[in-house]
Parts: sequence; C-alpha cells; structure tokens
Amino acid sequence: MSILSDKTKAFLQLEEKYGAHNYHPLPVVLERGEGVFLWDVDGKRYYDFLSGYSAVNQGHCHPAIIASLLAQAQKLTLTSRAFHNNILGEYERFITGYFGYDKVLPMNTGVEGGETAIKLARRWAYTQKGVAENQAKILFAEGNFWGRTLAAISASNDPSSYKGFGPFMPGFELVPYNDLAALERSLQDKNVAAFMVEPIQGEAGVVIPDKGYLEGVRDLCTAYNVLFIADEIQTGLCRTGKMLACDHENVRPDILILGKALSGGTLPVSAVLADDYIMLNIKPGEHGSTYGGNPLACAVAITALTVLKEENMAENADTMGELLRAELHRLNSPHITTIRGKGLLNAIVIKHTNPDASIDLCLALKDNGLLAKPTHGDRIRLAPPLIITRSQVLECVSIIEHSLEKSLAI
Ligand code: PXG
Repeated sequence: MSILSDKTKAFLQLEEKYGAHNYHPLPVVLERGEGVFLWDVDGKRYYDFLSGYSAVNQGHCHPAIIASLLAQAQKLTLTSRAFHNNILGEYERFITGYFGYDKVLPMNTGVEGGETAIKLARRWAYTQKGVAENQAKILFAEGNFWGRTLAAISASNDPSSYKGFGPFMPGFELVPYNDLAALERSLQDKNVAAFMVEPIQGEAGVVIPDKGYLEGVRDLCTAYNVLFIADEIQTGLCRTGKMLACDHENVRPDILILGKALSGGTLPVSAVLADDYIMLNIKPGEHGSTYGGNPLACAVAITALTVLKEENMAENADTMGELLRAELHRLNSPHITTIRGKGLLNAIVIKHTNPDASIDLCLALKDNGLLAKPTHGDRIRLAPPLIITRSQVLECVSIIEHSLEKSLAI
C-alpha cells in the first residue's frame, strides 16, 4: 500500500533531515491547490478533507481572495502599528459590523487570539469586576485545544500537549465539557474572570455538546458576572453550517476569537472581538504584535469574509454536511461505529482491532484520492472546503466506502 515515488521520498527526506520532528504528516507532498482539490508533486489529484484544519473554508486559492492578496501585496504589506495605514480602519469597521461588536483587536495566529482574549478578561476582572490583583481565574473545558504557547498548554489536559514543558501558567482551571452543573460549581469562586470554550471541540475529535449547552453557558456567565469567551477559530466562519457555531443557539459571547479561515488559508490572521467595556481596558502600549492589523492581512480578511456570504457558504456547509452524514449512514459500514458532526465539521469513529487502523485508513483514502487525518486515535475528521458540491460529496463517500473495505477488512 502507498508506494511512494522517488520524487516524494526526496521531499520527505529533506524535511526529516533539516526540519524539527514536531509533526507526523501523511506521506504526501503537495504542490498545488484549487477549490476542494490538492495536487501532489507527481500530479495526482486529491479531495482535501482537512482544509488546513478549517483554515481553507473558502477553498484553495480562492480567486477573489488571491486577487486581494496580490493587489495589496503590490502596494503596501506592513507598516507596524507605530503608524496608521489606510486599510486597518476600514477592516475594523467591516469586521465589527459583520459580527456586531464595538471593537476588534487584530492579531495573527489563533493562539495569539486566545492569549489576547485571556489578557482582556484578566484586565476586565481587575478594573471592572473588582478582583484583587493577580487573583483572576480563567476556566477552560477539559479536552480544549487552542494552540501551543505556554498559556495554551497550561490550559490543556492532554499530556502530549503539556508534558515536559512545565512550569505552567497559574490561575487556570478545568471544568468538564458539556456539564453545566460542574460549570456552575466552579463559578461560585468570585475570582473567576472568564470561561473560554469551543462551541464544538475540534481537536478533541469533533465533540458536539448537548443542545442547550451554549445557551446554558451564556446564562450562567451572565448570572455570575463572568465573561463568556468563545473560541470559534475552528468552528467559526461557516464551517458548522452557520456563520458562527454559537449562532446555532443564538448566543452572543462576550469575547469572540476568530482565526484560520479569516484569511482563507493565505496568511495567519486572527481577531478578537468585544465591546468597549472589555476592550478599552487595554491602553496603548499594553498589548499588540508587529504583524497584527497589517494592510495585507486586512485586505485579505475583508475579502475572505465577503466571499463567505456572497457564496452562501454557511448554507452549503449545512446542506452538504447533512448529505455527507446521511450517505455515510447509508453505507451501514461494519467498520464505522460513530458518525457525527455539524455542517462540514464531521468525524467518523472507526471500529478497529489494531492501533494503526486509522492511519491505514487514511493511507488507503490517500491512495484513492482523498486526504484526511486522524485525530485522537480512532477518529477521522471529514472537513472539506465549504464549496464542495453534491456530486463531489457523493464521489467522496464512495472513495471512503472503498477505502474502508480495503484497509479494515475484518
Ligand atoms: N483554537 C482552536 C479551536 C484551534 O483548533 C487554535 C485555537 C490555535 O490556532 P493557531 O493558528 O495558533 O494554530 C486552534 C488550532 C497544529 C494544529 O498543528 C492546530 C489546530 C488544529 C490541528 C493542528 O498546531 N488548531
């Protein structure tokens, strides 16, 4: 299975020899992308069922996004925030109007968005809530994943994220996910500033909370004067069939973190949105980033957000997600134990007898022209770009069917 060309092997060897060994990618070397497709260095075409972990919701090299990128790149790319630029204000007006918040704080990666949200919450707790200096606590849900910085891994209960990297950030506490009673117990502590949570846990394996959970989180945070921070970096921007996953329960977080698809996969762009009573507690010189709010990022983000609406990507994610799950159920495969998801953020759990089964399945999928990656052992995420069509979904289900039979024959 999976015979690699000499060309492919040469690229793998380069990375192995000169790159840090902090990832374990599938053995495929990609050189081109367009829409839902990727091509490897041998010219083989694949359906992309990862979408750069939901950074490429709009599809690879979306023509309008690339046009904005190129046009802005030829004019001005970076000023730093020491000076103003002529795109930042326009972008700020656009994105705050788009999501309905007073202000935005632009950053680059998702994890910086998380860090920013926590700094905002701590500052709000000290200046507005009356928490004593250095006593603020932030609650996180067990199973969370929000990146790789020391703060992010301090919030993690996954040893592969935090083990061997201590000491960790104080003032962080975990509560079970999807458990409102446990959240309420933790909220008794007057020093709690915020609860930061993914509306659907992505890296934990597409874990969907019970209906009413987000509404309950909203109500509890309001009742206990605690900020509700929604990490929509993976779930937001139409991925789950609505603009935001919080929209499924019509809840509005106090702090909203976006990233990934905010640039349609072209460059790292993240954003933290909040109202003035939270945002204006951070004063000039107290937070920022060299690249945050750079003109290239701002121009690209405006277009990346525009095409989401213009091309009805939320509706398509919703319809195609329903179709994908229905067709997978219809296979009635003895190899699949669970099919779950919302919109085009989906996962299957496979029945297996050997620990490499999910890798074997992903290698078979790759041979058959579809790229997907296991998360947490036996779960495989199925998350194509949101522009996928009906006939493409049907073709992909048939690829999945054949690959299951080939790789998991009992
Ligand atoms: N929040 C969520 C929900 C995420 O899924 C982040 C925050 C952090 O974003 P950045 O841009 O800092 O990676 C994520 C990231 C990886 C990796 O290789 C990251 C994610 C998913 C899979 C792999 O670090 N999600």
